[in-house]
Amino acid sequence: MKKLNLVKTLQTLAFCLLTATAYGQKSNILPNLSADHAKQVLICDGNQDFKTPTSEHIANEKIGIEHALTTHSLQTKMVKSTRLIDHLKMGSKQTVVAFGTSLTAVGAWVDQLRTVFNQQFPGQVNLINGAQGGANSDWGVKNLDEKVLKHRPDCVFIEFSINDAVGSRRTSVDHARKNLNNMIDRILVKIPSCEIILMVMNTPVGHTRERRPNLPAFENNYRDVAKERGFQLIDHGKAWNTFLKKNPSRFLFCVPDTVHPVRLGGLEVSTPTMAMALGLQLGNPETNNEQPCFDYLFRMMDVDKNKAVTRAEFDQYWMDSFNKSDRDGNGMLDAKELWSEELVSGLDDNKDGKVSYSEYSASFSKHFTKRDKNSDGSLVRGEIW
Ligand SMILES: [Ca+2]
Ligand SMILES: [Ca+2]
Ligand SMILES: [Ca+2]
Repeated sequence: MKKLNLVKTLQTLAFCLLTATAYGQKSNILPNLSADHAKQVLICDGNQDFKTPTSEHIANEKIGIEHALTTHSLQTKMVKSTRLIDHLKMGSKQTVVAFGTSLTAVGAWVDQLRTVFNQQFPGQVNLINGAQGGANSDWGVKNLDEKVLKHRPDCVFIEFSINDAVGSRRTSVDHARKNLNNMIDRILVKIPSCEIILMVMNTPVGHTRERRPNLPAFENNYRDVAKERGFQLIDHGKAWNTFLKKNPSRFLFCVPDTVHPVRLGGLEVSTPTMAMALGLQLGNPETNNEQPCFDYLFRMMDVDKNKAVTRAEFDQYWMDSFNKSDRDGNGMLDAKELWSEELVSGLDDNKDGKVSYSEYSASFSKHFTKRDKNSDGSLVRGEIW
């Protein structure tokens, strides 16, 4: 037993040394990685310091612990440097702005991350959500002063590739990249010490993926610029794609409109991804109950604007969403229409190789029944909003 422990310790030391060497080699562009942070990365990678969200807070919905651990382990390997965490550990206050699209604006991960920051560094982090639904990088360039620079942030997260990639907007990959570099340059001119972290978000499926035919090229802008300029890249796409492969129906439950992760999606994938990449302890993000994405979705469903969502309104919304993906209008979704073989095999209950509406909606219709506490078939204030 002792011998085993010794071997393990030696292995850990060797890994530490290798990691430290790897970080050392990068030190010309990443001067602020502390030994402490490197150690934390290793601890996290061994899952010794990792607490997954517990299920009892999440109304019978079991959190994918195994997945969260995989995500955790995947993401920690990507950690290069987070000056943010180093500064927090030294006790300084930090202002962080999350700048981007609806994936940030109504992303529950922002609220959950704020909670996690407060648990580990009480009162030290001012995390500002400076994102806007529908925004692309042209909007980002135009609104940088007001939404970002005005706050004099110590750290900025940026993501616009998801909307730059919308085909009907006719934004070129080059133009999107120029916009990204424009924002970065202006941040660094005004605040040279600002840490910039680029993000590639979750990959949409179905009709929302269809609208973005060239998405990977726009995402690669972020990967390339991060590499060129020595910034950290947080890749939500990788974690979400792993999640989709592992549990397709759970994926659709967590991303019911095919692009926006809801609160549980934040808890299962997005927030662990952020925490691990930043070098934060995950803590207890589930204590945050905000659900900005469902608030937004329910407003869309409430077509008669009477501040209540009936079962019929709820079903109509998802039926419309299904129909948008059903490009050939045959009432069934195939892998091409869903942009995912895994989703078809995961949702196709009767194994006919296609996904019907009832198969499609099965995974997320419980979003309604769970919320309808008095079972009167209508969701009102208190149940939603
Ligand atoms: Ca209504
Ligand atoms: Ca079809
Ligand atoms: Ca089927």
